[in-house]
Amino acid sequence: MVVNLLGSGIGKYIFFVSRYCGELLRFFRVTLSTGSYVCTCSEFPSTGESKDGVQTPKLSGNWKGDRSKLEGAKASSSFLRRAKMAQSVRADSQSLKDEQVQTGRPGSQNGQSVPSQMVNGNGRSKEDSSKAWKEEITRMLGGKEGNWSDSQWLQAQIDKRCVDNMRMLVVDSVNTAKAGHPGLPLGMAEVGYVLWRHTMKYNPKNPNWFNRDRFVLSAGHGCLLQYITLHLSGYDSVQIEDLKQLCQIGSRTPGHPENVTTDGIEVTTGPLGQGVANAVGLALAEKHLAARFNKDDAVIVDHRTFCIMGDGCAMEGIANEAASLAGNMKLNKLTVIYDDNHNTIDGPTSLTFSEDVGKRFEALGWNRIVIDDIYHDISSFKNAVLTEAAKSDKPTFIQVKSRIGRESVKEDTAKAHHGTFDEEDVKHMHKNLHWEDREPFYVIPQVYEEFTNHANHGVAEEEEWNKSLEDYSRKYPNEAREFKQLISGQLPDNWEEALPQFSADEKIDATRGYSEKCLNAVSKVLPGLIGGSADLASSNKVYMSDFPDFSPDTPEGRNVRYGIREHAMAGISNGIALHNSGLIPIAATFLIFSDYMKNAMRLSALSEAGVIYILTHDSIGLGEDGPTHQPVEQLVGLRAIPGMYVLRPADANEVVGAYKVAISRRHEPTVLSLSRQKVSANIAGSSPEGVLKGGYVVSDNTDSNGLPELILIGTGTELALCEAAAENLRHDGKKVRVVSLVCWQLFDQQSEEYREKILPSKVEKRISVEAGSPLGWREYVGSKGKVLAVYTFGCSGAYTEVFKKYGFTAENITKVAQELLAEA
Ligand SMILES: Cc1ncc(C[n+]2csc(CCOP(=O)(O)OP(=O)(O)O)c2C)c(N)n1
Ligand SMILES: [Mg+2]
Repeated sequence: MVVNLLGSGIGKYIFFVSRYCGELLRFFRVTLSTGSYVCTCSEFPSTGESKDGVQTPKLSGNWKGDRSKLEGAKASSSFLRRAKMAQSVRADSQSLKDEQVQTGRPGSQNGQSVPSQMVNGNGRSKEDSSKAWKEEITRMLGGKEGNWSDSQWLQAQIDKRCVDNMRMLVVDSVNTAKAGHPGLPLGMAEVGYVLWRHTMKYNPKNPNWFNRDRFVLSAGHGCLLQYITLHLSGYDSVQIEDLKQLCQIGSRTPGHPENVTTDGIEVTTGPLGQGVANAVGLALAEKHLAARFNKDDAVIVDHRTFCIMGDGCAMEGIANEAASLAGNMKLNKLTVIYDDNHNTIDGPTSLTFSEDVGKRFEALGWNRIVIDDIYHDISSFKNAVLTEAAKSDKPTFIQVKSRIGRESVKEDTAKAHHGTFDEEDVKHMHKNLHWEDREPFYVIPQVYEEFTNHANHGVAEEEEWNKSLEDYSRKYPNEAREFKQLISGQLPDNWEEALPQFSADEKIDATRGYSEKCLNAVSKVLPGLIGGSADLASSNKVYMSDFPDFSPDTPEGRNVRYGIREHAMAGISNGIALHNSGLIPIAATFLIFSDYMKNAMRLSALSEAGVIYILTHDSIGLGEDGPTHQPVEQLVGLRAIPGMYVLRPADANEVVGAYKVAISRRHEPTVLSLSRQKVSANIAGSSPEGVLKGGYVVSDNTDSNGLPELILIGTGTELALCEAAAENLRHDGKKVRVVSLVCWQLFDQQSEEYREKILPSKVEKRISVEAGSPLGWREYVGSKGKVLAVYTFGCSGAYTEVFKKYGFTAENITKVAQELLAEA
C-alpha cells in the first residue's frame, strides 16, 4: 500500500512537506553544530542526563582543543561504563514504553531484518518517509525512473543510499581531521551497514545491556566505520560533532577504538589480530554462561559475536591461534568477517601473502562463506550473516571480497589505506554518488530513520529480555540470584573469608603451590572465576579441581585448556573480562612466556580488563631448564605497563594477600609472579594485609624510636634470603630492617608519609635483592644503595647452584651488607 501511495499522485504537497522537514532537521543539526552543539531534534539523541540517571558527558560550546573538558568527558565515560554495567540488569521499562509509543516501532522480530518500508520511525509518517526516500533515490539514480512497486528493489536502493551516506561521512571525517584511515570504512561500508541496520541486537539507549550482540573491529584502524554506525544508530557517545573531532586529543573518536572512551565500543583494538582473540573471548563467555544458566523453558543468555578482521589480522599469529581454539571449541555464535581487499600499507598482499585464508579457517574448523560482490549484491552478505551464519554449528568465517577505498580514485590500491582525499577526488566521489552541493557531514534524515528503526527493535528486545529474566527468577530463584550477582559486576560478600590461613607448621611448598590452594578455595565462592593455562596447568598449578573443563560438550566448565597459545590466551582473556558479565579470567603460563602475550597484557591494562595472570617459574631459581626459560627482564617490563599490578609474593601469607589484590581489582590486570622453588609458608612478620600496601616492614631489630642502619628490600623467594642475612647481621649487633616490596605499583600509591615510614630517607644504606633485572631498583635503594640483581642471562643447573652462582644466598647478601655498612 505504501508503495502504491508512492506511485500515486498524492503529490507534490507531501514531497514538499517531507523535503522541508528534512531540510529543517538538517538546518538544526548543521547550524547548531557550528555554535553551541546540542542536538535538539527528538529523533536525534542528545547527551546529558541518561535514562538511568547517570550523568553522561555533555559536549557543548566550542570544545575543540579544550583539553580539560575533553579529558573530563573521557574520565566520566569510563566511570559511566562501570556505573551502567552495575545497573544493566534493571531496565527502565517506562521510558522504553514511552519511546515505543513515540516511534510506533513494530514488535520484536527476533533479530530479523525489518524492511524499512514496513515501518516508520521517529514520529514521521510512513508516507512522509517513503516520499522522502523516493526523492532521494531519484537523485541517486540521476533522475532515472525507479521500479517503485518492487519492494525488494526499493529496499536495495535504500540500503545503497544509506551506504553512500556512510561513505561521505568517512570522507568528510578524514578530510576534517586531516588524518585517519578511510580505506577500510569505504571498502566495508556495506558490511557495517548490514550489521547495524539489519542484523545486530543492541539498544543504543543502554549500550551495556547484557544480552546485546557484541561487535569487535579487529582491524582497529578502520574505527570510522564503527563511529559512523554508532552515530547513525543513535548512541549518545558519537554525535556528529564527535565525527568532526576524529583523532583529536581527548575526543570520543580516537584514532583506534577505545572501550574506555566511547560507549558502544566493546574492546580496544588497533594492534592487529588482537580483536579476533577478543571476539573469541566474548563468544566463549557467552557460550559458557548460556550453558550454565539457560533452561529449556527459560533462555536468558543468547547473543552473537561479530568481528571484522583485515589482511593484517589474517597475517598475525594471534588471530590464527584464537581461531584454532574457537574451531576446536565450536563457538558457533561467533561470526568473523574478513575484509579481503588484497592490500595493506606497503602494497598488495601478494608481496608477502599467498595462502587461501578462507581455506585456512575451514581447516581450523570454521564454516566458510565467500561473498564475491557485496557492492552489487548486498543481499548475499545479508543472507550469509542473518541466516547461514546464524544456523551454523561451527564459528563462521565470511570472506568479503572487498575493494579498499571504494569510490575514491585510490580504490583498490594501498594508497587508500590512510590519509585524506584531494579536491578532485572528492568531486569525483560527489559526482558518482550524486552528492553534489551537500554540506560536509550531511546525513539524509531517512538514513537516521533506517538505523533507528532497527535500534528501536533492540529497545523492545531488551524489554522482552527483562521480562524473561523476571520469569526466570520466579522459576529458578537460586540460579537467578547467582546470575544477577555475576552480571552486577560485584563480588559476593565476604568472599575473602574463603581464602586459606596458613599456619606455622604448613608443609613447605613453592609459592605456585600456595597459589593452587588459594585458587581452589576461592573458586568455590567466586562463580565468575574461569580460565586456565597454556598447556602448563600442572606446572603453573592452575586448575580448579571442583569444576570440569570448558569443552564443546561441557561449555559450563570453568577450566579453559588454552593449548600452547599464550598470545591468544591473553587476548581471549581480555574478551572474557570485557564481556562485562562478572567473569574473572585467569591466564597462566611461565613468566618467561609473558613476552609471547605482552601486547595483549598491555591491552588488558589499557582497556581496564581485570585479567589475572598467574606466571610461575619466576626467576633463574627455576633451575635446570636454563636461560631460555629463566626470566630476567620480564618483571621490570611488566611493571612498566601503566595500570598493571605485578605482585611477587614471598610466602603463603603473601600469596593470600596477592589473591585479595588480584580478585578485588576487577578493572585492572594483575600478575602473580610465583616460584617453582619452595619457600616457608610463614616468614615471621609477613602478612596478607601488608601486601595490600605493596610494601611493608617484615622485621626490624631497631628500637622503636630509632632508625635501622641498613634496610634489605626483597621480593618473592629472595625475601627469605634477606631474612636469613638480617639474622646474621643482627647477630653481629647490627640494626637491620627487612622490607617486602611485593608490589611496586601499590607501594607507589601509598601516602608519602607511609612510604617514608617504611623506607626512611635518612637510611641510605639499602640493598635490594631480586633475582631479576636491576632496572628500576635504584629508585628504591637510592644512590648510595646496592642492587643485587641478575645482570646477564641465567644458566642451566640445580636451582641452589644457580642461585649461588648469581649471588642469591644469605651468605652473599650478608657479605654485600657488611661491605656497605663499612663504607663511610
Ligand atoms: C600488530 C600490528 N602491526 C602493525 C600495525 C600497523 N598497521 C596498521 S594497519 C596496517 C596494515 C593492515 O592491513 P589490512 O589489515 O589489510 O588493512 P587495510 O589496509 O586493508 O585497511 C599495519 C601494518 C598494527 N596496527 N598492528
Ligand atoms: Mg587489507
